[in-house]
Amino acid sequence: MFAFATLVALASAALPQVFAHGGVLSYKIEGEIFQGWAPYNSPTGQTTIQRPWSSYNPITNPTDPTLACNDDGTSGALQLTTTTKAGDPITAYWNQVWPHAYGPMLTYLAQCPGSTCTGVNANTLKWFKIDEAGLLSGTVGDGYWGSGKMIDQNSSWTTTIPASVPSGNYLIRFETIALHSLPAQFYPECAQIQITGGGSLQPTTDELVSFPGAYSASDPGLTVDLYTNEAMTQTNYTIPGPPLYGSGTGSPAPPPASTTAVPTTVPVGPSSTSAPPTQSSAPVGTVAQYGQCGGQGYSGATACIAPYTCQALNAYYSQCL
Ligand SMILES: *[C@@H]1O[C@H](CO)[C@@H](O)[C@H](O)[C@H]1NC(C)=O
Ligand SMILES: *[C@@H]1O[C@H](CO)[C@@H](O)[C@H](O)[C@H]1NC(C)=O
Ligand SMILES: [Cu+2]
Repeated sequence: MFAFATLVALASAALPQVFAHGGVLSYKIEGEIFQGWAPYNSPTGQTTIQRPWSSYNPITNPTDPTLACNDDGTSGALQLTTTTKAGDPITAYWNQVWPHAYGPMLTYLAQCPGSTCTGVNANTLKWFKIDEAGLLSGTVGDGYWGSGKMIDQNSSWTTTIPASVPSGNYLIRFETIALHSLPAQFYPECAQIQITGGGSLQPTTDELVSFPGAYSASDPGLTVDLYTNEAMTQTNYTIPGPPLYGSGTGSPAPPPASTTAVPTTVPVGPSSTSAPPTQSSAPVGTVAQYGQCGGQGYSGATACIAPYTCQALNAYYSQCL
């Protein structure tokens, strides 16, 4: 009797948690499989490119402080990073079989300041959306959704890093949002990647968002009730979050401020302070490697083509290195 009762108690406690929900358990990057963080194991000794996350349960409040990476935003004690090339795909694998077929898929990047994302809290970063899939066909009430496609793809989702993304250190945030019940359920997990061979298209200011902050409980894409007559005829769905990266509105944002990569400020002339890129008359990222980008008496373009940064060699000469 005791054993049976214990079993029932265990099963009823564990089943909803383990089988009704979940998250990203592994990745495939440059052909290699990376096992993710195991939220129900001891954090001690866990070493993975994935940021720690705490629970298979969904986040149901878009202002929840854990919305960035399903945790407090910190990196693991033995945090790893892997390198990938801009233009290459990354696949995230959810637990099998992902149970929620109604809702969008979204993938975001956030560039970290400095030379690594390790130690950088995810809640301090600005994110831009590089991939999304909402209602793919049919109606809101019984159509085919991004998350249904994810299930059909072996409970995985593949996002190609845009070739135009500047090289650097990033968190990549895969997210599925489940709409089968309200409030909407958010399932985000993050991993640390270093992007190489990138381009020079900085996200624009209106493409950059914070988590929490990017979503609101009143967003049309988060308040849809699938079980209404209206939903059975409605074929439009507004994916939450900012416009997709590269969709072409707004002005380029400066890259995240860095404590290590910022060049020494050099006086350039009477009218000059340390001008941020947006105040430069030249477009962002035009100076090639080894080209001059600053120095006393210099008045040309100051922004280097990615991945180079403007470094002061002396008071008279700064170079893209
Ligand atoms: C399906 O996903 C699992 C990981 O969840 C992976 O181990 C397996 O290789 C995948 N199968 C195929 C055919 O890609
Ligand atoms: C669909 O379109 C209607 C009418 O424009 C709008 O009121 C509604 O919010 C839209 N639904 C979604 C989920 O975006
Ligand atoms: Cu669930």
